[in-house]
Amino acid sequence: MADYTKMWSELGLDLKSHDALLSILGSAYGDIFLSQKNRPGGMKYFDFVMSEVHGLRIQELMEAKAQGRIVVGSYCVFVPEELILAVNGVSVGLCAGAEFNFEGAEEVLPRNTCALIKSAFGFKLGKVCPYLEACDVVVGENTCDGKKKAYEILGPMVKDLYVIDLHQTKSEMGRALLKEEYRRFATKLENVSGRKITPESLKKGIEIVNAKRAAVKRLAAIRAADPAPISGLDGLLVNQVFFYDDPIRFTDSVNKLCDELEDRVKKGMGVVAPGTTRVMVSGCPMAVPNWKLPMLIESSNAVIVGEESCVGERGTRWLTESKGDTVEDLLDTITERYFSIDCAVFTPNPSRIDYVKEMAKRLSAQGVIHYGLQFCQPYIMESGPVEKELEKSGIPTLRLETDYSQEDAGQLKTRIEAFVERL
Ligand code: BJ8
Repeated sequence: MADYTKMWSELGLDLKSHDALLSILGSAYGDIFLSQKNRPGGMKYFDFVMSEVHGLRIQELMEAKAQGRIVVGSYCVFVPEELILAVNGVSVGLCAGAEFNFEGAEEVLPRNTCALIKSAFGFKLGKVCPYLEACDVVVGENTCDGKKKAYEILGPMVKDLYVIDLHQTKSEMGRALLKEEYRRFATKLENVSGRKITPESLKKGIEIVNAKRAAVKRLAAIRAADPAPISGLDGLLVNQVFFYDDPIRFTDSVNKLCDELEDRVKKGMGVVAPGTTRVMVSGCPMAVPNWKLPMLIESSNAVIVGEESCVGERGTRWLTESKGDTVEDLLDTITERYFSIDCAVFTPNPSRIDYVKEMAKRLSAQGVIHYGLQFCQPYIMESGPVEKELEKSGIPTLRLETDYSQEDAGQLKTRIEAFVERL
């Protein structure tokens, strides 16, 4: 990797802590990803992206900023990338998946906050996230109570925090609120970037994001093959990189990977032996570098064939219709698309359960592992009904609750192995 010290110090990073984080990340990546057998050649691109995730990609963001583009960071799939692209902005995901500086985070947050939120604060307070520091605007959203209140605390720590209000139910009023909020967000983006959103710029944004989602949907469909042509770890990694990479280059790389995987399927080649136990994961999103659970599952004689998660199909399964001639028309289609997202913060939320069942069937998953982050009320509460419904349909389900630490790895592994044996 080139020397990015100057860029990192200009961004205000704590170089010593940042070096320590990168070295832990690098060795974890080597152990978990590079040691896998039969990896598709197309994963080399993603290995490269990960090796430069705090380097080249940040340099690209800084170059974009120098050309007058804005960088917009977010923590949720309810923030429409289409609108950000319509002002020629760059969208980056900010969720963090590592237990880093939780002591610092716990000075400003209650201990019983989920690891996803704690990690975001740990990174901010420890000054180790170049994405966050590069942002012109950080977008929060009123989803779960933890995030909603955490943004009040995060506000004074970042340059410009903007919060999108969200509905709680899938009602007509909820839909109207979402559209109003997207309109307000569009105005915010226009003001910060100094660019007007036009029907053409918005259609272009929709086209780029649709192509990116269509590529990961194609990958998701290929994973239905037996033997699985790609590991769950690599499938997850592609879905994680989705949030950081240049969208056009990412789309192209995913499509190339899919060409290779389709060829593997035709030849009956897999990353594991035919008949290997197939499971899918459902629940909370897994942000980089949260690879603990997939690693434990795939080292227990099973392969993960899909993720019902915001870093997975819940985040990508709907495309946005590019219908209409005005910005108003397009705001309607964008609202329609995002209104479908079935995050557990909604009440009631029956479509999520239906989709988990449908996914399990389509991917021939023999069992579902429900992943709840400790202290995440929405997903843990919903895991009971999910399990009940799945078991009723004859799909064995294992409910796990964990965090980002490695302390429970042994215990989790024992439970996963017992579950896989049952399938
Ligand atoms: S649309 S899943 S990305 S909110 S794990 S912080 S829910 S206490 S992440 Fe999410 Fe948007 Fe929903 Fe998706 Fe709260 Fe739970 Fe923590 Fe969570």
